[in-house]
Amino acid sequence: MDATHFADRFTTTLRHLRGVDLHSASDVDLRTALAHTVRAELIDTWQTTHGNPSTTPQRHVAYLSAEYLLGTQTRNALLATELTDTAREALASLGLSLDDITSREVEPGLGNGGLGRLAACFMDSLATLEIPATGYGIRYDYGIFRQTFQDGNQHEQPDTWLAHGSPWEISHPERAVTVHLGGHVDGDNTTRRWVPERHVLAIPCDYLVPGYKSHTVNLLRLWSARATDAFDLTIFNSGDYEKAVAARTYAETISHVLYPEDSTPQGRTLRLTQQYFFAAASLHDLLTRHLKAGRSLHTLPDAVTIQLNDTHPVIAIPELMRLLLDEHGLSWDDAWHITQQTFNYTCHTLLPEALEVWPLDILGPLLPRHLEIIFAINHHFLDDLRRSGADELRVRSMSLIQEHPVRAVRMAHLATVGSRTVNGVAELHSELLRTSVLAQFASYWPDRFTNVTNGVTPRRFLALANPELASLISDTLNVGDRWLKDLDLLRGLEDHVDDPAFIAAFREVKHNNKERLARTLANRDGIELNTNAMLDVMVKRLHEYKRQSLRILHVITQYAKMKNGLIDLATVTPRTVFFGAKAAPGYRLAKETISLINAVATTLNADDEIRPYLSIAFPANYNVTLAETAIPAADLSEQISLAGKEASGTGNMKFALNGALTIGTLDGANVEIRELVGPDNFFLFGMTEPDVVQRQRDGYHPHTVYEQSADLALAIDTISSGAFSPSEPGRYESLVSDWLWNDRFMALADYEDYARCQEAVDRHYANPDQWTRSAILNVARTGFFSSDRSIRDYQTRVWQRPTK
Ligand code: T68
Repeated sequence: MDATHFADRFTTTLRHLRGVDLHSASDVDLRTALAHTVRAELIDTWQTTHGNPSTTPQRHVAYLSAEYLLGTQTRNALLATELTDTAREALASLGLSLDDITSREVEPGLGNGGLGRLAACFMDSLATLEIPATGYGIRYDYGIFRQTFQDGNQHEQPDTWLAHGSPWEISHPERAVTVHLGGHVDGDNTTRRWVPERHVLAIPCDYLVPGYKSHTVNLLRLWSARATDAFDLTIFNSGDYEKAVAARTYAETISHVLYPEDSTPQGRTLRLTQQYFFAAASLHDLLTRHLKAGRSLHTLPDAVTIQLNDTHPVIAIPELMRLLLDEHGLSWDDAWHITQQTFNYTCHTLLPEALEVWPLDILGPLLPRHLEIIFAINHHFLDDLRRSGADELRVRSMSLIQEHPVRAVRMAHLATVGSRTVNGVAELHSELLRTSVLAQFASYWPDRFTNVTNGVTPRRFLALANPELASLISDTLNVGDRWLKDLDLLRGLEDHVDDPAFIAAFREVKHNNKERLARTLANRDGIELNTNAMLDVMVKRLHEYKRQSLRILHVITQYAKMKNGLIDLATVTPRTVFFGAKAAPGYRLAKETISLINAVATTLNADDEIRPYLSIAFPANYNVTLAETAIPAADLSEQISLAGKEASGTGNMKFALNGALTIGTLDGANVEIRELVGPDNFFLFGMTEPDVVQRQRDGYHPHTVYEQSADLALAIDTISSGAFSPSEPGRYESLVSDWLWNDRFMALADYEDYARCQEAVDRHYANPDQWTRSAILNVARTGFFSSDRSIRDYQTRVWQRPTK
């Protein structure tokens, strides 16, 4: 398609779809027409991908995830279809700017953090690698809340991403699937029949997922809940109109809102309803497609492989059993074989409190037949276990049912028992799964466990986010943009690490990216960014284990020392410390940490003497769109979680790929990043995972650490003195007392080593050639972290592994 053709289609779409001409078109009209013009290009390809599934020799991949943090769509679709220049030229010919139109696109924030963004990166790579796949999830009306700061405190506002419609969505109310809930189970010992009480409709809302320069367009199918006509009929007939409408509203709350919790599941009936709602609708979809193709249910594991993104969709395991047993009349053994060979489970955590459990008194009333099936699965499993010689202690700890503090289903155990493969998301994480969290399962079924280290898509996080670096890479490697599909080619940059012209160009790109971020922050937040300072960035959900507290304590020490004349300002490497973080709305300590960071920012940024040397930028509502501008501008990437707590991290990979150096602990994928970039190009500090375990065994007393570290005490005492809260000196008492007497994630224990390591960062930065060399080597050596590589690993280690 050439620019004239594109312009023609665009104006026609504007007229036919929006009923306006160029002169009367609003922003929304323009954005919608542009999306539709590009979308039309994808539809033809999509139909060839999904039109004839029986000819594909490989298993169809079904990715089940409660979250997809997609980011904006239009620029990515243009990139994938190689229409960016055409669209730019076409719009310019109409007096419009592509960048203006796309910069106002609203991102669907249907996820909390890493887990949801990983799902989006994987969808991109599946299509790029031409692997037939469907992503299934929930189309929340309200995604992750919009964060605002009022007096430095986080407030949560509804995220109205659908306010102006969703031009990328194709919704099919006529293809709704009915999902059942509640009721009871009838029948005798041999035939059981679920008699549900309520029914809701699951409406498929489809998003096309284009692969980069590929012949594949995959489908992301998000389910939206609607009341069935029958739902409220009885109430309606009884003449209670108000009640009837209320019943409809109840059904529709199911897909209303994303739970804004990260790493702390909530035991709410509505959340379990959401999980079952999308798991049931997705399985219905998969089975219908399988049977329509004339295949037997016994061949399901050869045709489809289902990846469970954490335990959120794990209720799909008993649901498939129910369908096979109750609806299709298979025997238990056949049904179990099919189920167990179809599912795979990815675990994303190491925190015991993040492992989902569903109390029987929530699960039973909502899904009575499923609970029976879970008990039966457990019965068979525990029998086998006993036969293998396990004692009762082991049987109890591996059971799918926990007894205390309340009887509940352990979803990670159900997932492990019901899956062909279980994987962690980084080498260290998978190792810790095998040796601690799921150790008993790993010794019972050693072959079931594997690792797939996470990855990120270079299309969004290099080509779109960092176009200047992308074109420098293309110019330097002389392979066109082939490297975007084969990221290991970045290795070729190592040959240029001593080339002065390349070094200068690389440095200029970084500086331009800082200028771009500065413009964004000025417009978006009214924040002034010092583009001549080192940009030190910590962006991720706010959680104690990630230790934003460690970062802010060190900033406070530096500030206090500068104020007290303990640091000669002339020797200081100027830094801007950038934070982006949302806290779960009910997470008190996390919200206090946000308030403290904002208070410190206010004090530092208002101090004319200090500001040129040390300042803080903390824009509200960090999201994928802001990430795309912030990450390419960063010099230093803060990955400072307590060792053994961050499953992988993916932000760490995005920063390294964009030429930031990492200061980090030996945690998650940091370990692999450091191995690849080399110890000279990575700032390592802190306890190792075994150190942490030992320290906890020995008894950890943070107050003693405080007494022994003058710098740490200086920071904490400065807070306690009310330096950042003059009208209320005791404002941060709860944080301070938690550090001194609890400090569950040992921020204090790692403080001294962290401060030492930050000095090494300053020294390295003081030598620009040395720093740039390290930055280039970070880019050159982190091609491994392409999500294409992760997906290839899933193909060989999980999805295309031969069945037993
Ligand atoms: C993250 N998990 C891991 N969870 O913390 C991170 N949890 O180390 C890893 O890189 C990433 O997954 C991808 O593997 C999450 O993001 C959640 O968002 C979440 C959401 C709901 C409930 C529990």
